[in-house]
Amino acid sequence: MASNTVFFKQLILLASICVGLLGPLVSSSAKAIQEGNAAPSYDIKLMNGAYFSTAENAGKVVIMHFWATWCIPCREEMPALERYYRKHHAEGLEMVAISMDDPADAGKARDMMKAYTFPGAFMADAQVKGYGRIWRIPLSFVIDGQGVLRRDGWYGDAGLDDAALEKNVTPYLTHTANPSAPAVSLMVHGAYAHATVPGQEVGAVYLTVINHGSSADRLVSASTSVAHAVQFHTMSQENNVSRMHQESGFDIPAQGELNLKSGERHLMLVGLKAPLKAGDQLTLKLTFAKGGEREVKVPIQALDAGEAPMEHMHHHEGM
Ligand SMILES: [Cu+2]
Repeated sequence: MASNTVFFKQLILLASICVGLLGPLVSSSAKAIQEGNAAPSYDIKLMNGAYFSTAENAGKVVIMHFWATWCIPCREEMPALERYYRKHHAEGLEMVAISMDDPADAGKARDMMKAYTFPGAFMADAQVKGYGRIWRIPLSFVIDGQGVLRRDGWYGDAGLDDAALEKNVTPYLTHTANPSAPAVSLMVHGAYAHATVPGQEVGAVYLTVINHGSSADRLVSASTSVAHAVQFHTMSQENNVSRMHQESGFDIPAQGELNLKSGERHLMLVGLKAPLKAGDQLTLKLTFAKGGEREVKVPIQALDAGEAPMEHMHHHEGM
């Protein structure tokens, strides 16, 4: 197994695609799918705990992308996928990057996905049988809003760049651009909370809000049933001591984003009613000045080794 892995890792230096996994190079099941026919159904549990399935994506254009951390051409096309996703998500584009990595590289795959706003998943959590045995990557499928397979990645160029995405995907998106574009169009991404220990009264939630709209918005309040209040906090360093300041809200610029990150700005859950348990989810209601209310599922994550939960250790004096 080890020598095969080395062999395939060398292969990727020679080819523009990555051949991974083992077994006969016969893509028998790939023949079962055809462009212009209904795309095989899929049901994928994402790295963040949410689901990405045929039912959830009804009416959406979907790019299903297979990759691995060791695949150099895959790594090269991820930024193009990210650019395309940011540009078109508001028009009904959904995307998932399914990692073919060995379980030993799961941490690496998770880390790499942190650079992207579209969700990631692991092959072990993906029911995608109808797409055939995945023996080479990168591999991408495009499904239109009616559930029809529009691009079968087994044929044609393996790679996707900006031009290929525009050519293969954009025709299926409904354009809401130009004069009728909404002034505010918000997407909430990558929300998570850290698990807490019994007796800990505060927890922190991090997320990103992307505004595709032409005017700025502001996050003005948040609430959750698991805490008495949700406050907006900013951290700063003063003489090597981190301090938190409470804000009345967070701005989201037009065509810009609000990033709430560990060690920086965050939503602080004050007065937790019970400890936040890793693996659970909490529901957070966000209220935007223009964008209205949004409910967000927030997966609760165990603290990574080496990650300093500064917000958790910090005392909330004077708040
Ligand atoms: Cu805080």
